[in-house]
Amino acid sequence: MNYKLSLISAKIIIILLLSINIVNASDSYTPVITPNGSTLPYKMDGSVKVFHLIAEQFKREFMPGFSVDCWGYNGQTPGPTIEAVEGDRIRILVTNKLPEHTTIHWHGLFLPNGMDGVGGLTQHYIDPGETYLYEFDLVQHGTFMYHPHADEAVQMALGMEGFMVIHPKELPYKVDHDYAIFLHMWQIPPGTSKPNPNAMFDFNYFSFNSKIYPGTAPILAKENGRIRVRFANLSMESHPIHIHGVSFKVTATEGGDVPESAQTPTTTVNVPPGTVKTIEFVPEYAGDWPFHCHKAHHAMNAMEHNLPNMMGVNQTNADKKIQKSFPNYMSMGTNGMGDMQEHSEHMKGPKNTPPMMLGKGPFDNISMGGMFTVLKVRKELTPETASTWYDHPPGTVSRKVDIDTEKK
Ligand SMILES: [Cu+2]
Repeated sequence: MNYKLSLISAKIIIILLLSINIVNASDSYTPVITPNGSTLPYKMDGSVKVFHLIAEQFKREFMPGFSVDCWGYNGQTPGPTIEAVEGDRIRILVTNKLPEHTTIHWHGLFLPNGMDGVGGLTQHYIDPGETYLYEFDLVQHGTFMYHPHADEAVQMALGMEGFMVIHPKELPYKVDHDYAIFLHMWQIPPGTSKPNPNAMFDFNYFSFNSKIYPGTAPILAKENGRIRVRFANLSMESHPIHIHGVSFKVTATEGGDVPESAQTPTTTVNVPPGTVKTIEFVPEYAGDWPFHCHKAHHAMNAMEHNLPNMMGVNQTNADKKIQKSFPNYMSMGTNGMGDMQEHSEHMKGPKNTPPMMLGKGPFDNISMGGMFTVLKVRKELTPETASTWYDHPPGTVSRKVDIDTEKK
């Protein structure tokens, strides 16, 4: 009798534990935030979630005063994030408003071969003006990408890429914020607005969700909350993303979940082309923490790579003279490039070309551009958090001192 009772109570306890730890994903996952982007709405057709992507051309402002001619989906690059739940059946209508044919490949998904979106191999190309239908069951969870498998070099270089996030059917736990950031790079000659799809090297703009700092949205995080960030990369190079003030773990890739025993703590995650790295962390320290690619040139704008090293060379007035013959010329700093940040108003390049470094901080200009944003960790998040600076406790900011007084 006692044995039976204890069995029953054990069963009840297990059921209670399961109901506490595992929640039905469809109504309780934390929606993904695509900073500077959006999530694609859908309609139900019976039990099928129906999405509509429109491949098209448009202008995107990478930062105020700098517009770029892009290709993407529904007026956006990256295209709007598709969000669904493991077990869903989804239908995606793809309308082509581009001047050439396209397809969409669902990167990392297990699906019927004919839905894989590879032009010529698994389907006919979607010609301009045509709409194609993709429909399949979602048999996995995780972070995946969508992109053309038709004239990839041109179409991806111009911005055609997007996220597909599939939440697990049963959530092991909830996160407080869930961000998705696409890493990309562009070659846009100074004074122009068209990315060069022939570029393989010497990219001069590096973006988070096709925005460059200071055009990138800050990442907001609550102290001791659980933050997830999904990084995707379809550019030509890898991007080691470094975050200050926190230690994180890679919990998943586009190939699936990383077992907990294999998750090592780090502060930088390298995201190679064709991959997704999902990281999670619990920020403990409030502040305004840099969040950036650690390739130094990737955290700058309009970086010119084909110039002689001018360190130590006096270039007074040389820029103006050289620009008479070469309008695109912008010099490198004589004593390093810190002076450019102090005099950025004097460093204006050609039209539609942002300065290399432009951000304004609470203490001075911030010598960063490109793949850079700020992780804002606060005890409480308010509508003002995104637009206000961290209020440092007294005595916790590095300060100028008198060396002789300090030595005594
Ligand atoms: Cu990078």
